[in-house]
Amino acid sequence: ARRPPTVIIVGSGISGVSAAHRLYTNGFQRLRVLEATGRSGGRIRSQAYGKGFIDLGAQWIHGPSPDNPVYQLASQYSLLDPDALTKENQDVEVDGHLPLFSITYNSSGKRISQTLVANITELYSSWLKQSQNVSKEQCDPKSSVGGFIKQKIAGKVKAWDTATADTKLALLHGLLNLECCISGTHSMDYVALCPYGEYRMLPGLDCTFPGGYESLVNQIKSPLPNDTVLFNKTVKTIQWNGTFQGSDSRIYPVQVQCEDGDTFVADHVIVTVSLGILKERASSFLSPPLPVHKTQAIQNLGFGTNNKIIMEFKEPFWDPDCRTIQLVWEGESPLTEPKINMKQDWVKKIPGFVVLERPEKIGHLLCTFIAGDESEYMETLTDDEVLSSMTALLRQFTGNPNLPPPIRLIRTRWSSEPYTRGSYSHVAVGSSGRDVDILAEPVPNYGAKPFQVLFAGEATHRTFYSTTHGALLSGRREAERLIARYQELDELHNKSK
Ligand code: 6YU
Repeated sequence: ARRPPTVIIVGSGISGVSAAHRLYTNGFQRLRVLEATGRSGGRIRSQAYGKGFIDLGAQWIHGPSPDNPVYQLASQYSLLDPDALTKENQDVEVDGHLPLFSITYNSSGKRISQTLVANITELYSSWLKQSQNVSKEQCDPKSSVGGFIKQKIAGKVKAWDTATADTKLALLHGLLNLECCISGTHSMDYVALCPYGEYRMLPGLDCTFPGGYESLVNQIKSPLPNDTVLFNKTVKTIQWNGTFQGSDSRIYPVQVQCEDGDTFVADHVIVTVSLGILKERASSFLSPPLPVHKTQAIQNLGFGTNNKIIMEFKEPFWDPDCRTIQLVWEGESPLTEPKINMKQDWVKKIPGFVVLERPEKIGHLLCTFIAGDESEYMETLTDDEVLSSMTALLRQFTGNPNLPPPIRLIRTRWSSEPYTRGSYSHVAVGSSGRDVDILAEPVPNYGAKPFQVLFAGEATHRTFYSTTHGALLSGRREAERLIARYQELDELHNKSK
């Protein structure tokens, strides 16, 4: 009989465990997942908090509706609140529109009229939508989403009366900072315009996991035998196109070497490490090195930082129905280049706060996002420094100099994480959706022993990059590639008998 193939999966994030699950349930039992850290989940990371959980990485199911495989699994495993499962929720067409902030403060501690905020947000959303619908034929490959939106702003600003123009510009500046968090980039000027519309949005009102996002990863992993995932096994190099003898005396084309000296032979390796890790290690990770077009795709695609700062307050200073708090820096404008004094100005990148759900379980928590260079600078500060900056920021914007500081602060450092090196990918100026497909191509792609090294992970999904469902689908895609290959071989084998 033909020997069953040995498959190694590098990384136990949602793409890795989804690949393992798909292979295992299709009869691939010689399977190992090698994970550098002591846990599964990768950029899905939940932490017990009070009587509930907080999420330090992925937080929402983006577009929870029947076409979203994360939503499908989460409902199948009963991991969601009942309201997330209603038909009304699934049908909401978000369509790129930003949810309206509940309160908007400016940097003088005053509230801004919600009518003005709504008008500007609507205008901004319509430009964003236009940027997703730019005709590919007429699009200059060097153009960016930021450039496109700034052009629209410049065209409009002349018509605005001087009394409100500054506030409108400051609002737009904040909305672009929020967009940087959504795209995981320092500036929207880095995000390529022409392929921007390839990212697919699914309908449904974004929802969260009451038991933490990690509850999903644990469920996907549950049918796998306990020893499938080996923790604290950092892969150092993957040698392919070789002849390596296994302990069963058979010859394998691939050998994986770990930092601790352990080696594993395999027929196939599915690499699921983040694009950040590929960028950092591309030259030494594979031997022989990857073909030039693949290393170029790795270089060209964007991978940026989006961090969270989560703060608990003894008492909420916001109203019970408040969902979000928006910050508007007076004097800031998307049309002028800011002069940044990082130490003093890093907080200016913060677009606002999200009030975390389920206060009865976790207490009164606000979560902010911060992207780009300022986010990476924040990672270098101590918790105390971040806490005092955040307290000063909130006092300034609420206009209450006595606002009590948070009683606890937790922030992420995704760029410093040695096995992530950032948050998620975007299609950067200088790259295109084609690079995403090139990144996803296995090597070799043909010949007698194809698909020795395969690539999965969020950055390899052309239309759902940067999301958990994109990552999940990419893992399944590579598993299916191997399943189809062995079905073909089995058919040939049976015919020749
Ligand atoms: C989503 C959301 N979300 C916030 C924040 C972050 C992300 N995402 P993994 O890295 O998980 O796994 C790889 C494993 O490999 C890992 O365990 C490593 O330890 C291991 N490894 C590395 N090197 C190794 C080695 N050498 N040897 C062995 N092992 C090694 N997604 O759907 N909803 O709300 C958010 C958010 C702060 C950081 C998110 C969100 C992104 C997801 O978390 C992410 O895509 C997947 O978890 C990645 O899984 P993976 O398996 O690929 O890698 C138009 C337009 C477009 C813009 N995009 C819009 C969407 C916006 C994205 N959403 C962001 C928002 C939040 C809050």
